[in-house]
Amino acid sequence: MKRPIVGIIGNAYYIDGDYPVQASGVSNIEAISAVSNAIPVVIPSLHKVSEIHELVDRLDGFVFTGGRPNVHPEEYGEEETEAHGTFDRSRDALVLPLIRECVELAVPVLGICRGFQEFNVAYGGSLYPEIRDLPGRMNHRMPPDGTQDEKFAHRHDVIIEAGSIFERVFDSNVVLTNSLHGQGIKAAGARIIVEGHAPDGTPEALSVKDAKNFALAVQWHPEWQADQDPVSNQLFTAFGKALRGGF
Ligand SMILES: [Mn+2]
Repeated sequence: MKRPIVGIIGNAYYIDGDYPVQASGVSNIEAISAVSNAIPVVIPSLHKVSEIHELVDRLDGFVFTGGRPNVHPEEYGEEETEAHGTFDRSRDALVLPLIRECVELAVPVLGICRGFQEFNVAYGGSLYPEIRDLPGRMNHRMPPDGTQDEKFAHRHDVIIEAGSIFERVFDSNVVLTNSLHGQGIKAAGARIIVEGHAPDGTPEALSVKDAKNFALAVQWHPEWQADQDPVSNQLFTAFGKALRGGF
């Protein structure tokens, strides 16, 4: 039986500081291949090179990956400030309508970190540029000088709502995750259901209300060593089932 094909939304990177390429972290690619048992294809974050309906028609699912640039605050009606960091307006233009189109057509979608924030903005939600500045919140960013293993190490629990889709995926009400994000959800979008929180209240897992297929996103990075981490394994396995119509 043919394996499903999954579009992994890439990011712009610059070789030698100024030669632009499009890339995805290998961990995303390996997680989709090894755990979801699907063929990974990196989709450039260049909204002018492919029509959304072409992508949705030809691919079996999409992963909205993490990335250094943040969703531009204009996409949720706020002014740009220094704290919002860098942007990729082309990726914004591609992914926000792509998420909505996939959900409408029951194409499975998984959001990771920036992808989680994109799901929220796609449905009218807003973001905090720097959650560690909010009272009572922990710093969810990675240690700046650590090794990759230290950056992606488990950092906090995520408490999963009873009766939620994530509870079914993990068969548990608490999972241990990494944390490499500065931004977080401020107001949840109209169809966004927050199904998991960090102990400080920061939203960490969401589903899209009334989606007819897998439409889940997490604020952490489950793709890191996904074949070894039990929680990541459950998430990418469930996504693989959804690609085969079994979610
Ligand atoms: Mn976190």
